[in-house]
Amino acid sequence: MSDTREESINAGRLLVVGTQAGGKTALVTKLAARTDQSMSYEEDFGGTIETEYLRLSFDEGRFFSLLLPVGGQQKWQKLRERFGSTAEGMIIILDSCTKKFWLNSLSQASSISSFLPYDNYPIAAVITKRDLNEIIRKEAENFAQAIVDGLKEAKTSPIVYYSRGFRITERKIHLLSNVIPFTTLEQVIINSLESKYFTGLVPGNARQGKVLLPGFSLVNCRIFSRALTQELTKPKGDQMQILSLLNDMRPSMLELDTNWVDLLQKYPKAGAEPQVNMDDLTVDVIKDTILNNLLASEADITDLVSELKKLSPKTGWKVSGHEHISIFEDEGLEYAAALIRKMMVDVKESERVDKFNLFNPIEQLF
Ligand SMILES: Nc1nc2c(ncn2[C@@H]2O[C@H](COP(=O)(O)OP(=O)(O)O)[C@@H](O)[C@H]2O)c(=O)[nH]1
Ligand SMILES: [Mg+2]
Repeated sequence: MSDTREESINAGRLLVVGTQAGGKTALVTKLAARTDQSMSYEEDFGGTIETEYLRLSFDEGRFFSLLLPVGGQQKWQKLRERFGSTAEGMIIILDSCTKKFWLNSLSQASSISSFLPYDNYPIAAVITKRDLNEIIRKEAENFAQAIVDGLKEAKTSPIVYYSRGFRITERKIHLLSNVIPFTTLEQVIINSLESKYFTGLVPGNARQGKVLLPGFSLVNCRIFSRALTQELTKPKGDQMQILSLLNDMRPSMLELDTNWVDLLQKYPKAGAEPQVNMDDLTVDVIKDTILNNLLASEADITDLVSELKKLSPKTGWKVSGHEHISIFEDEGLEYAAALIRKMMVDVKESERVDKFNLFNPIEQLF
């Protein structure tokens, strides 16, 4: 098959992968808005999987598109494979405030890799939300205190939330004992952080309300709360079947108007809902969990990059580089743009090969 990619340095297609709400759309939209070409945006799918094409331009005025398939679920695997095999490079997005989800982003990337008809396929890691990482690090004790206060309140008053079905419905649940299930804890954490760090919220309208902690959006609040809940309830093995489904969504389990027992009908092997004794959830435990299990450190990023390099011989990747950035800072966008530019050059060094590696390299590493 002839290869015409040399004809232009900065035309082509990059794939952007990563867990739900890691910042794929936000990054690419910001980068596109920085260029002098008007941004184009098309959405192929609504719901839990979205495919977006966004165009960037560099000095020569040529475009390349970025394609963003979302959805870690197995059922989207075929779609990801198809998109993967037509893209010339891949950007892996990792959220620096929820490092336990990195494995999911890497799994998405490596599952696509098995179908890439290239060697030296350029990949880059963009670790997002650097600003929020620094802010939460300083605020960790206050986060923990707000959650402990919220738990205390939940012992005596109902937990209020808004389910997002056809219409927004206010619902209430009561804590039944000191042992708190995943679903309830997730909502208590969201409610505690929302009441401290937002004002004027309008249920069902994410655009309303004021963010009091810069960079801590309602979406960030949910993804962070879920990651924290996972760390505190320590789900194992089969329980992850349900949680990985949940991780493709932004709202909490209760806001989705579902519950563990209903989902068990679909995933009978998942077993009982993870839970934790509230007495174990002290300010220190929560604070340490935030600092040690959720917020990425520079050492974590160094480890990640060396894992990527170790994967490279198996996946055919060539690591173009990595950046830890905030999309709200010009410097961060500058670094991301330079990295993408470098990928466009590296694309020329990738070679089409006939072999298809039908294995999952991630399984061999972790
Ligand atoms: N504080 C902060 N928030 C970010 C950053 N990048 C993305 N976000 C937020 O993360 C949330 C999810 O981003 P989005 O692009 O929709 O995620 P996607 O599901 O990967 O496309 C949004 O609220 C973004 O504003 C960042 O660098 N800093
Ligand atoms: Mg998106």
